[in-house]
Amino acid sequence: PVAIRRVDYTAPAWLVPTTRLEFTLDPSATRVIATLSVTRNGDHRDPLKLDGAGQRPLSIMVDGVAVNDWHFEGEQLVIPLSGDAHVVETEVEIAPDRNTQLMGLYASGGNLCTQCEAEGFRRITYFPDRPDVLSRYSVRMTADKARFPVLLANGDPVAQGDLADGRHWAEWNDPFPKPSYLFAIVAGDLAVNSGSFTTMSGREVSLGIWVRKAELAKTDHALEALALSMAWDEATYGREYDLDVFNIVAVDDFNFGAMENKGLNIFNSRYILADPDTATDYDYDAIAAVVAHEYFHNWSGNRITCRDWFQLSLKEGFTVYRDQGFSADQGSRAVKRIEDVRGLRASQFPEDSGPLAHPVRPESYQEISNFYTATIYNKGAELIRMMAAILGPKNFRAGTDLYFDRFDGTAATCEDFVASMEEASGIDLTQFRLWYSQAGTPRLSASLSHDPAARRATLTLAQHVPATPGQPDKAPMVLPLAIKLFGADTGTALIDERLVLLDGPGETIRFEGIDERPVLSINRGFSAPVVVESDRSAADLAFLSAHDDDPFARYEAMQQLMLETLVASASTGRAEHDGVIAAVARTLEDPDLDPAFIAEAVMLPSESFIGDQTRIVDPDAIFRARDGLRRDLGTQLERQWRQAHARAGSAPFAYTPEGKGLRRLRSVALAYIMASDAPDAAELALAQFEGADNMTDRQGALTALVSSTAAQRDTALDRFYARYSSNPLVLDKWFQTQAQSSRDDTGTVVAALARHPDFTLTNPNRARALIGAFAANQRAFHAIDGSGYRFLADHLIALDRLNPQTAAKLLPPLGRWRRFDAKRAGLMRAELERILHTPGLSRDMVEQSSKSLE
Ligand code: B3K
Ligand code: ZN
Repeated sequence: PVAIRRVDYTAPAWLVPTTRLEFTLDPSATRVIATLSVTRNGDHRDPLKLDGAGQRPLSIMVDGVAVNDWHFEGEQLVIPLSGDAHVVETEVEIAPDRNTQLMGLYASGGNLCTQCEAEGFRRITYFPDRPDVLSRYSVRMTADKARFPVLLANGDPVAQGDLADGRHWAEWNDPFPKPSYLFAIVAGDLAVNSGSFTTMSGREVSLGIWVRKAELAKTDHALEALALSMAWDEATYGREYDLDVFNIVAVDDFNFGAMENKGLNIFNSRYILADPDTATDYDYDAIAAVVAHEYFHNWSGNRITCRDWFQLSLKEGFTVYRDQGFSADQGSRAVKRIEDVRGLRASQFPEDSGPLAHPVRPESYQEISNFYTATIYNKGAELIRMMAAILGPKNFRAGTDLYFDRFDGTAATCEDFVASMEEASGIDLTQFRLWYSQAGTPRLSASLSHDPAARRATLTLAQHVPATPGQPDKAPMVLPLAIKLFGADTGTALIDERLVLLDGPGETIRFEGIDERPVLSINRGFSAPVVVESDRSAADLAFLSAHDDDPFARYEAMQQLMLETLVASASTGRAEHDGVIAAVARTLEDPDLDPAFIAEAVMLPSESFIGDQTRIVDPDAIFRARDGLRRDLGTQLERQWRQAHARAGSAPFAYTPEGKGLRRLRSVALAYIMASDAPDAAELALAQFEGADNMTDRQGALTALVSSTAAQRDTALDRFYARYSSNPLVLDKWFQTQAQSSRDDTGTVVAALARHPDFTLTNPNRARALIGAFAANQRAFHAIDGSGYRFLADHLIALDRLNPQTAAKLLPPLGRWRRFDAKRAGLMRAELERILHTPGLSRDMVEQSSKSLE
């Protein structure tokens, strides 16, 4: 396998100022004529090299004359050109209905759509398919009018008309030069929910959400989120939209969440369709976040794109940071931060400590699709957040203004972004750049001592960045740490919050005039994406969980208390639960707390996060420890859980921060009531399931029931299936919830579900709902007989033949073998070997499985 290396970057030999595409659309045989104006870039004699993949070349012309002196180098089409500017025309045929990879032009639910990022455009036509070749596109589509009444492309519509033979055509023009990965067309039988937005300079933009007619009623939330995003980006970053139309199309078959194609976003339908009966609050939030994310890309990604794919976090990390800010402003900032950190710890921390660890700006890749990772996206966003904290809001905004202004219309680098921040603020970020080049999650140890006689507190900090593949030795990073001290007796703040920049291996900080014994609050708001190891006692953590004035730190103290309790009981088998129970009781009874925050704070850390705290993960012991604590919390606080459960009451569904918080607490409380084994618990859950007027409560009840052996479990599952079997997005929940069950028979149930008539590997959402959720179910996946590993490998091998990108994304759980006992590690490696030696394995899977074995 060939590695592509960042240091090998060279500028493109030929530029393509304009591109004209003519599509004669047909699901089984689509003709594409591409007319490229090309200009020699620099002083060289190199021929024109165009990327291609899988299409059939029908004709090649240069300056209007058919040529035959071209040849192939691998899949690249090489055309010798004598002058400095030519017009090159190619015609190819492609078969969208046989495209199961869902890259390039493909069919979904009878409609045709495209996905080009990162390298899908080369599956449509021959082109220099790299992000630093920006071109102005005009597109003409011709198709059967009855079957494909709607024809959409990037940019603004120009003209349309009917042909005599039942076909029609449409022309679109995108005035903004863009890389090929942002190209998109859609042809289909679609209905539109239209809106409009007036930009800050008074331009009217027409907005459209395109879906199947029957789904039109589920698009209002997405449309509202789009208008809110447009207003937010103007107010927060001064960014205005730049075309007359902004269209979004929802499709059922999609490899990831959504795609920011210029003026024509294409979405996985799960991030568009919502009504109270079928979407949870979580879904509503995710829809708004993804709509915002793709919209924000119009500036951070499209107007300014990436020079090469090593710079992917330039657009993704920054855009995640922007969508996180948007979501925080729509609801509870504190709860949003907690959710984001939980997500980072669940997906990015394991990546950063495993065989697939890579820097936010990677040095090499074999298949770029494998690098759309939590590190590029979520750790990337944390880097932007740290720079914002170091610079302060005014300087940060000056930095983004400078960046947008200076690099508009270009393909830029991460370095360009950091340099803009430096120039606008005058703050030196030399050492900070290590965050882009060094992989691994830094570990910070923090220890506070107090000398009452000297009235002094001393904080000792030390950092260590663990070795990662290819990076054995690390330099100390810049860690921005928000710190505060509280008096253990009075609970009052002893110092104002301050931002400490730890930039060496260790540092000692003195605080004078401290009479009372201080309790340390550190990494408040999760100011740095690090693991903190402190010597704070259980009593101090309990104190912070009740008194810290930073909601994240308060949540964190509770999590730490729970984790320490769980790790201890998993390793010793002895359970000491009183401290956690008292702290949870205090949180539940605090009248000043927001129910959404309470729900987050009282939730136990996941089994896999507990596992991440131990050197060798014992999935069964962790399950037992967690289950035991859950049961004790359920039993001893049963009265409080019932009160919290009743508190959400019978208020009708409203998607408001208050409504969301109460529903969240309601289902968390229900799960604890189930854990208490109260005789009426399953009946109470079934009553919530039956009485719910929204999917959040219904799915919450189903989740509480699915791990139980009560008869009500099957009743709920059967009724859920009967009610929703024709709705693919809700059926995904039915599969996923069962794959997440903690029952002993989950492995068998999941294997049977994989043979269910509604299960299919061709739809990525369905594959992820069952297989992805199962591989994240620590105890079930790591069954000691290896059945979970075999199940995953069997399905990944089958999926790879259809859709390598989606298969490769599901592989990483097998690469965690170093963290398990010798027996499990051996079984996991054996499955990785089996995958790697499968004949015809994709490049995506070769990279993931071979690296996972190293
Ligand atoms: N930029 C796309 C992701 C493309 C993934 C390609 N494998 C969506 C997003 O991040 O907004
Ligand atoms: Zn993105």
